[in-house]
Amino acid sequence: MRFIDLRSDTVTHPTPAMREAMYRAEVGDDVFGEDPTVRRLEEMAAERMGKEAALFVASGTMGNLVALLTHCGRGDEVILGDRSHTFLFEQGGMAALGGITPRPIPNQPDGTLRLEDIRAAIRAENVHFPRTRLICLENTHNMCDGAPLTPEYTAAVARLAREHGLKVHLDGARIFNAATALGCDVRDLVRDVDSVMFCLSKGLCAPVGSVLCGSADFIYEARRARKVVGGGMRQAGVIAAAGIVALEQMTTRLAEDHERARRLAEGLAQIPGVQVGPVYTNIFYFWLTDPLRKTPEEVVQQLRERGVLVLGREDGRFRVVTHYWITDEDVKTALRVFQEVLTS
Ligand code: TLP
Repeated sequence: MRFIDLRSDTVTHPTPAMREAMYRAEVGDDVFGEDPTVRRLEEMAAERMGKEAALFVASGTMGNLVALLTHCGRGDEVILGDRSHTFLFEQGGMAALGGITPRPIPNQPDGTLRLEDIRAAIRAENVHFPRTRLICLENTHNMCDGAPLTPEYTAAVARLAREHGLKVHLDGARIFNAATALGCDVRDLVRDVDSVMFCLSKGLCAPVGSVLCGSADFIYEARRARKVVGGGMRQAGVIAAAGIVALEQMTTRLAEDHERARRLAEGLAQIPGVQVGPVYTNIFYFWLTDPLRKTPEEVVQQLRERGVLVLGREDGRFRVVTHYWITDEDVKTALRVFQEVLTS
């Protein structure tokens, strides 16, 4: 059975053009700085983000961790959203591996952090306190309905950070989805941050990899942090080649995924007993108004038996994510299956 896999955009397989590029990739030892394909990907990524330099990393989690290890020292504190991926889903790596304290503050429904909340969380100089060093944002915001943060909001946070001598890191795992939703250039979304991580392996379809971008000095130090967490890869050009295709071919088509997400959401909203959250990009959530009717596990299982995969969250919501391999036909089929399972 072919599954219609709506669990995540991480399930995307590489495109034929990517497999071809991987096969033909020119490679070298990247720890010696000698892999021409990795270097090309890093140059392209830096250029696309409008930053001086870039570093290819194995995953989004590694990119965020390396950024935090580079910005912060042991005992420093990081202000971030209580629903952010870095706080919830990266095993507290900053604390476990870097001795860095997370200082979570509430994410608003649109993925933002209130400026007043950030200001109130910044530590004064005092022998009892850790030192605040960094603010982290997430764009698009995974747990907040895939919402995009605007350039104006990001600039306001960066201004506040600068007033207090802090840096800003952006988890831009899906930054191209944000740029697509807002109709702006991705550079507008990252101009004011000190570092940005974006993923090649999500909606952009590459099999592996993320890129961390920032100033040349920052990336020099980040390269050391990547090495210490075991991220110095050798002939990584084989995977970087797919990342180059991702940047060349996949960033301008994301509106299609957003449109299909919107159609899925509209169809789901018509099913009695189903409530659907807002749709900004390729991620949205739905839930049952009478959760006692079926357990989340039953819903996920019954959908799976009919060939549709969604992610059940602990809070009772279900996540739907569209991507390159979800077609118009799949949208129709999935809606038929949702109707069958959710009304029975
Ligand atoms: N998110 C994944 C899984 O964690 C569930 C997903 O399916 O959404 N930042 C953000 C905003 C992310 O959504 C993710 C992955 C990461 C970082 C981590 O990236 P990877 O999985 O490459 O380590």
